[in-house]
Amino acid sequence: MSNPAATTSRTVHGTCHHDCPDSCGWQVTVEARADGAAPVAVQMRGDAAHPYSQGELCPKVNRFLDRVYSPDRVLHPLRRVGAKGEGRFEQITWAEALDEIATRFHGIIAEHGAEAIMPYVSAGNQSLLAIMFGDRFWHHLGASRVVGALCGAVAGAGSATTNGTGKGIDPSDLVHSKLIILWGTNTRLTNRHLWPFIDQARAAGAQEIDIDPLRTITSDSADWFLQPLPGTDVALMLAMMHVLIRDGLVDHEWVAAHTVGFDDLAAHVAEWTPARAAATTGLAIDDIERLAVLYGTIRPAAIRTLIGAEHHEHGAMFFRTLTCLPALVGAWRDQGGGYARSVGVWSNEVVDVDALTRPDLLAGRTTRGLEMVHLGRVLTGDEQALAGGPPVKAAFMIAVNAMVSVPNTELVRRGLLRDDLFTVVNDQFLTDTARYADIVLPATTQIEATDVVTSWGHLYLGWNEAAIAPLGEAVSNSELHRRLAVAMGFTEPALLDDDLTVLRAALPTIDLEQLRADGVVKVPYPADGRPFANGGFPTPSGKVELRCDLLEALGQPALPSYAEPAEAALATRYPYALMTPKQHTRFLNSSYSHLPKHGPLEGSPFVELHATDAATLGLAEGQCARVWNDRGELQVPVRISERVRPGVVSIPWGWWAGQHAGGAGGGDGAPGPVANSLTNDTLTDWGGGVAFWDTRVSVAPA
Ligand SMILES: Nc1nc2c(c(=O)[nH]1)N[C@H]1C(S)=C(S)[C@@H](COP(=O)(O)OP(=O)(O)OC[C@H]3O[C@@H](n4cnc5c(=O)[nH]c(N)nc54)[C@H](O)[C@@H]3O)O[C@H]1N2
Ligand SMILES: Nc1nc2c(c(=O)[nH]1)N[C@H]1C(S)=C(S)[C@@H](COP(=O)(O)OP(=O)(O)OC[C@H]3O[C@@H](n4cnc5c(=O)[nH]c(N)nc54)[C@H](O)[C@@H]3O)O[C@H]1N2
Ligand code: SF4
Ligand SMILES: [Mo]
Repeated sequence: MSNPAATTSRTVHGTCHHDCPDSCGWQVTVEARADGAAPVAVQMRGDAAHPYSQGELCPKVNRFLDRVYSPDRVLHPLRRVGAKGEGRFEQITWAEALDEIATRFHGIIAEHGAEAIMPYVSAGNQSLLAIMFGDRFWHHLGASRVVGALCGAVAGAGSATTNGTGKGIDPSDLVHSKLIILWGTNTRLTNRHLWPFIDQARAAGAQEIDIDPLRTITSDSADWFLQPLPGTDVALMLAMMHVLIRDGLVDHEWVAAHTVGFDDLAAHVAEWTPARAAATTGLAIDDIERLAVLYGTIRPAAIRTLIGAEHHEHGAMFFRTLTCLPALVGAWRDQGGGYARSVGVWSNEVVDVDALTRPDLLAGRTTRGLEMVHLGRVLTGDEQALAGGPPVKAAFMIAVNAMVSVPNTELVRRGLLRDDLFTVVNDQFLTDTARYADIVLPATTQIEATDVVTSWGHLYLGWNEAAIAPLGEAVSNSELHRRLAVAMGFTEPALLDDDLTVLRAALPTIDLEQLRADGVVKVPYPADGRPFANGGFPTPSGKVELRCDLLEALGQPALPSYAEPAEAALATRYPYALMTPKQHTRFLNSSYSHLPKHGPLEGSPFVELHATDAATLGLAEGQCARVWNDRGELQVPVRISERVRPGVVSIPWGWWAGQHAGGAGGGDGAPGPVANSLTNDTLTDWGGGVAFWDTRVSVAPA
């Protein structure tokens, strides 16, 4: 679609900013305009030279320029003129917006203290500046800090209790594996660029096993698929340990050298027979036996997982227990053996987070921490959630669509509806969350701002060069925080540092000019691909802690243990377990469902039911079902499906309220309920995550 007015074109290297493990490299073609108009991005394609993504993007980002140039972009500051949620705004200038924010902030600080202000930042853009530079401003202000996370914190915290670190092996090294267990990760959907590496291993004879309570597109491609009941995997792992020990499949030499607590663990799992685990997990005894024997006899054996399984009350225990398995069979000895999760921990070693976020700007203050996952509780004034501090009077939301992504959404809505809450939302679109804002501030897209992206799926840092100037009056997240600092009258120079100065400080060992020229740089990683072959675990004992005494201090069992979630007590009233997975290939979390080449092509929201349950409930394919619990209610058409077990129902997540039949429905034209209106906001056992997927519901014809 080249334009007659174009004079010259150039190609600019960038890196995908999405909260996705693949951090793909891309090339944007930009045409200058003969008429002097701003240059325009006319094409974007995967960078074939990228060592991991190798030239492919994905069904989300293949149409990224449609997102950039979407007529629905928010390109100017807006002030709310209708009711909260209604979505009526007027355009204002940046000066007016900043003035209003500064005036409100100064007033709140005078009356309630700076901790009554809460920045709420998600990973909508996980580039370094975009996600972390703003911390400088909030630290200097003395705002409440948001702790924990909707994603990732639990998996890291769980594995760290066993291994002292969240570190695992480079997922690309799965090419060397002979047994690959994809455990609670939907690789072909969520981490699609890893799939070719797995395929390559399979071509060389590897077996791939998928363990997931839902049959996914990844399960469809597995050599063997195991479908436990949600949240029961720890019982399966304990029975695997039982069999490994019983059948003499333990690597005793490695265990003796590099672990502590083996005898205690062995005594503990003696009772965890496959029969007992079968009763808990809903799996067949023979399948549990077979899984354990395959794992104990095939080398190199890799377990790959990402995030899904952390979204349970006992999510950290899942990762704590899982990471005991590679130690028992000595899987770390082999390249392509061990545990592969986020490799962000390797990239983080080249990032000087303190230089980037400047905690010294707290100037000795210890500011209050508010749990990210308890947004609803915080905004509705729950004493415990407020951690003894003042009520939150201002919420500043950046790169997060909380009304779609945060559990117990109806509680979040009640909070956002508070008359005395001042809400600012910074996003690219008028999301369901932005509709509740007093002020909306326009954000750039990734091709409009320079930044560096670390990856949690591979070992390459990616350069992202701004390809075009910001559209309209949009600003990058870093520029936003510089403007806020000036508006507040702050003179601290670190708040005004320019992007390159900050990146240089944040990446002290990286040659930025080289990175800019090359597009990527690989972070340090052991050359033989065996980071823990000879132990070296940064735990208190220096070994894998099969028994972890630190956990006891946290009030958790020192040995891996299975427990039911509290929500299980609701099973009589709410007989179905609800899953709300990422399932649509054209969505990335809450992004894209609103765009014409994304949402409509995925159809619309639905609930999947097993045929047996549908028959019991008198629900036919396509009929509208009411799905509810104490938190909320949703009406969605039924899809009868073999992908869920009886007793489990699934509502794929990512849709905004307006894409549900009946559209708005929240009163006053406000957005109605979404999948997360039903989900459980119980904090995980440790790690500060949330139990999205321990949610009980009832289902009936609407
Ligand atoms: N296409 C696409 N890609 C994405 C995203 C997206 O929205 N769309 N989101 C990105 C983000 S933010 C993240 S965090 C990653 C997540 O990447 P993944 O962790 O791979 O994806 P999830 O869908 O969150 O969860 C994976 C699987 O965990 C399963 N699961 C849930 N509970 C349990 C359990 O108790 N036991 C077991 N064994 N499995 C369980 C779910 O059924 C699901 O199929 O994906 C990223 N990539
Ligand atoms: N039921 C259920 N709920 C879930 C999950 C699930 O599997 N099921 N997954 C959870 C997980 S793993 C995650 S990570 C969260 C994700 O939840 P969110 O963080 O809300 O989701 P995203 O869609 O990744 O990004 C949010 C917003 O960031 C905006 N954005 C993108 N780039 C920029 C930028 O540079 N600046 C600004 N200001 N905004 C930008 C996008 O327009 C988008 O509206 O959801 C969680 N919620
Ligand atoms: S969303 Fe993920 S797979 Fe798609 S381009 Fe971005 S990093 Fe690659
Ligand atoms: Mo995530």
